[in-house]
Amino acid sequence: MTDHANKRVLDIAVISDVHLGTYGCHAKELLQYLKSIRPKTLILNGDIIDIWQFNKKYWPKSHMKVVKYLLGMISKGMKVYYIPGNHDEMLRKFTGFKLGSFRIVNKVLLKTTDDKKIWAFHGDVFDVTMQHSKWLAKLGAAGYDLLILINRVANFISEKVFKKEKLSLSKKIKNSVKSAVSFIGNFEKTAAAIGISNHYDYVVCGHIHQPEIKTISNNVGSIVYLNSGDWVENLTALEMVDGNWSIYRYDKNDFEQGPEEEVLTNNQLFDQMVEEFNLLK
Ligand SMILES: [Mn+2]
Repeated sequence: MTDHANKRVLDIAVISDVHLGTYGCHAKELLQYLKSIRPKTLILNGDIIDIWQFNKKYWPKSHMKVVKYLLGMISKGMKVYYIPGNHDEMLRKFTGFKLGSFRIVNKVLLKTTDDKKIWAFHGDVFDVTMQHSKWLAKLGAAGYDLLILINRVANFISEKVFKKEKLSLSKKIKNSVKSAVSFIGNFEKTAAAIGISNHYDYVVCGHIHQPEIKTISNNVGSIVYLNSGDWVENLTALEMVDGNWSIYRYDKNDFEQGPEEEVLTNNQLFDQMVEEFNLLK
């Protein structure tokens, strides 16, 4: 279905791992995608702005335009959830923040029109605790906030006490393809197990940059595991319409490659953004 402006109407869109502020981020492509959809609910599932790697010298206009466009969506009353990830974990301090239809949260629980339960969260909590995934599954979603705390404390200790870098998934993947495969497998199984034990129908993650929709079963039950992928390598999103989920994969042929419409400086873009933001009040 499309509306008058040829935007595809969706019940839910999920994007994650955009990593705005890094060289790898495909902000132009993401902006094209965002302009092509009209979701009732948009879930920003972590690592949207890369505050870890943020460098004042690298903030292209295309990245600013994404932020501005997202704020525009919020100012128009679209329901937008921002779930901080590990690269934007500073925003976890603002969990509970609300402004109009915008929320910053640790997880999102939603129901589809056919009464199926959706559980969305970023997924970095499994980095530190992956080896202990069996007892994690028992802890369940009620303990999810506790997991975030454990993960944060473990990262803090390894950084401050052992002077180690923060645990980085991309490093793990670069180290060995074999360990990456088992890491991804464990990640998916752990997320599914916790979702199953809490009787959710869909568990929606990001973090591992692996777009996916598949049913995962264990000895307790089964669940649909979904991952929105990323906007660094895969350029993917999750979309749900009438209870049906699909993976969107960016294809430049879907978009007219017109000339750049407006040539604004970052300052002008920022001023416009503040203006739009003021309209919220
Ligand atoms: Mn992450």
